[in-house]
Amino acid sequence: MFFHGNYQVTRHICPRNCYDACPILAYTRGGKIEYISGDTSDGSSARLCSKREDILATVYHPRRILYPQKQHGRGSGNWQRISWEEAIDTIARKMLSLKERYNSTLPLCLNKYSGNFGLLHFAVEGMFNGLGATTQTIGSPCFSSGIDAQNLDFGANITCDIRQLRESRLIILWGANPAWTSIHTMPVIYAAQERGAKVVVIDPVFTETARKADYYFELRPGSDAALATLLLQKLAQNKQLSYNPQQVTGAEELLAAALKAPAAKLRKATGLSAKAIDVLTELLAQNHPAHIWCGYGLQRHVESGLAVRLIDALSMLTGNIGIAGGGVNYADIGLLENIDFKLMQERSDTRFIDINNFAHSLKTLQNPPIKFLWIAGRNVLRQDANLTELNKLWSQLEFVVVADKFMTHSAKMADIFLPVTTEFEHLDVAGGYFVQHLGINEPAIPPRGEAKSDIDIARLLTRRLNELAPGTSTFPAHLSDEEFLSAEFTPDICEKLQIKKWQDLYQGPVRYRPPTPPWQEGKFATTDGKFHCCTLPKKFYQLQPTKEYPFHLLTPHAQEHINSQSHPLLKNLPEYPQVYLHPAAGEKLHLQDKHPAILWNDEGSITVTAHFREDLAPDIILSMQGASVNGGLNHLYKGLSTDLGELVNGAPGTAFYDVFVNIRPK
Ligand SMILES: Nc1nc2c(c(=O)[nH]1)N[C@H]1C(S)=C(S)[C@@H](COP(=O)(O)OP(=O)(O)OC[C@H]3O[C@@H](n4cnc5c(=O)[nH]c(N)nc54)[C@H](O)[C@@H]3O)O[C@H]1N2
Ligand SMILES: Nc1nc2c(c(=O)[nH]1)N[C@H]1C(S)=C(S)[C@@H](COP(=O)(O)OP(=O)(O)OC[C@H]3O[C@@H](n4cnc5c(=O)[nH]c(N)nc54)[C@H](O)[C@@H]3O)O[C@H]1N2
Ligand SMILES: [Mo]
Repeated sequence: MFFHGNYQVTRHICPRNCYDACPILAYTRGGKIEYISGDTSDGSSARLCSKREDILATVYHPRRILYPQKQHGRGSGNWQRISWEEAIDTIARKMLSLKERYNSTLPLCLNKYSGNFGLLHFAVEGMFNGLGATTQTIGSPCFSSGIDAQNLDFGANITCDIRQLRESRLIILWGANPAWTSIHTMPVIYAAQERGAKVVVIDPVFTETARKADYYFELRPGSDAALATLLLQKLAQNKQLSYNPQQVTGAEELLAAALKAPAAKLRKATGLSAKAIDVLTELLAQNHPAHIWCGYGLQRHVESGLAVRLIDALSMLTGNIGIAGGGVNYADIGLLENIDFKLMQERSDTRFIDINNFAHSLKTLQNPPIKFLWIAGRNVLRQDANLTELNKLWSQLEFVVVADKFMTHSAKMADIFLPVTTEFEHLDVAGGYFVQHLGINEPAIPPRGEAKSDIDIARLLTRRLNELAPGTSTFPAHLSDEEFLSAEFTPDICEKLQIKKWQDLYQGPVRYRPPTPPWQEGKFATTDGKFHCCTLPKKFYQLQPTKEYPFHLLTPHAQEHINSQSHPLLKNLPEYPQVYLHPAAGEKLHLQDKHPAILWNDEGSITVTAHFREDLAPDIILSMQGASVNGGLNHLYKGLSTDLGELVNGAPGTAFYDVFVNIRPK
């Protein structure tokens, strides 16, 4: 904390599930945060994303819930304010009664993810693990397939310091839209462009990032594996590959298979012309170092792990790994890898269930079934796959607790609502998974109303459980936030971060990747120290529109919202999802621009507003997830596991963008 004129200035880091985790300064006067700005003390750009207004508005928004609430009749909207004592006592008694009825703590389930990735927020897992064997979600809706792919190829998942992109001659943004989802990367991309680098975007949609690029390749959704194979084939044919065979296994087999692959068929799958493939091949062959940024969009398809593996191989076999300005950035769970998360008190008997298939777990788990659900940092009934089924199964849950700041879709279907603090009201440490800062959240103001941090809630519940039934929980509720942090920041971790103690973060965020390119020594983290090329299947598994459902529905991440966190703007949001399609496709179906329409498939049917957009392929419908009041896009997605994901994240990824629909006027 420091003082600037009349302002008290505190340091923060955005704890949301985002590439960037922007370092923030909050300016408080007279007990109120008046504005926030980017913290540039570790060399970050001063920009905050377009959600900065919401981030501050969240704190003071009239719709924020500041007191615990109990709902009389789930979904009735008949909420009553109650005291924390009553809320915690009711929850504790329900948990104990279920434990007694089933002679097990497995009916108690935790579903937690995106809201706040701060370290101390993992106390929620700690609170559950303190009870014994419980049921908890595992996996990730974001990136699991690609994480596994990189682990299979490199033996680990390491992203270079993005500032190295300035050294690139070619930057390929492949299935990523950083102009919206990772704004701190854009200045580095522009800097590279100014130094003569060419920027390429490969995406089925002409995005804001594509607008900034030198080349845009519009490929068919889910055809990235085919495209990478074509590039390998061409480069091999032209003898434009360059790699050290000592550092790679499987290269010859992969290239032999790529050379035999049916080029015309693959080209058709990608939708790209022979000329386009030639241009991309030459760009790769002539520009060195070339950096590929593999986004998460490309791996929200069923065979996406393979696509990422082929892209890794493309980079390796063109001699782009281990050099500044080269490499394949995907995501970096570096911080998470380093920290032990002792406060989670991990146990081996947790019953883990796939975060991307919660409905399936609710339906199939027996002995004992899930009866109690604690939702923290999630909006399950808005963001999950298979929503149609999930809604049907909800009533089998005997008790639902939602800890949140707002009355979300999920909270509306809860029995108890617990109000949580924002990153301006509690202490924590958090980091991003791409732009690698680690920073602190120090309280700028006391919690508003009766809001409490998740860790405080964990302490309260643990104490009450142990009062009612001594010995119920082993969670160390007596430890302070500072003590938890001191336990996590071991000398080893501090050394990696080049700090002496976690309190050093009060001086500003630190970067946790060394400035050298990953794999510089040519040795990889695989068992034999080599890069592992994948094998090429005989046929790619690319899902295609059908006669009945002729549109591919793509629902990528919006600029103005992060996932479903757009509550402060709710009144400005459109009621229904805005969907975009080509006017020719729309007119054929008698749709009118900016008019209501019905989007449907076998899973369900939702009301949307159709908009015509000339630059879209005729069989694509685009809608940004999280950008409407009613939402409902995931009523149309039954949930399909991706080929990889289980290895590192514990559950397969999910193919959010392999959804096929039809549309008609409403
Ligand atoms: N503003 C903002 N920032 C965010 C978020 C947000 O909601 N809003 N969410 C955060 C989270 S949780 C995540 S996971 C990340 C996600 O951020 P990104 O990695 O950027 O991922 P997506 O938005 O899912 O998709 C990126 C692009 O992939 C394209 N795409 C779809 N299918 C394919 C395909 O088959 N091949 C190729 N090559 N491209 C394809 C989409 O059209 C889209 O433009 O962003 C984080 N940052
Ligand atoms: N169709 C479609 N669906 C998708 C995606 C897609 O691309 N298309 N993307 C998927 C992806 S990548 C992701 S990551 C998921 C995201 O989906 P979720 O994991 O559900 O994340 P959010 O929608 O951001 O909701 C997080 C909730 O946490 C609350 N919250 C914020 N801070 C705190 C806190 O400190 N404590 C507690 N207890 N709560 C807090 C917020 O108010 C918000 O309601 O959605 C997935 N769903
Ligand atoms: Mo995500």
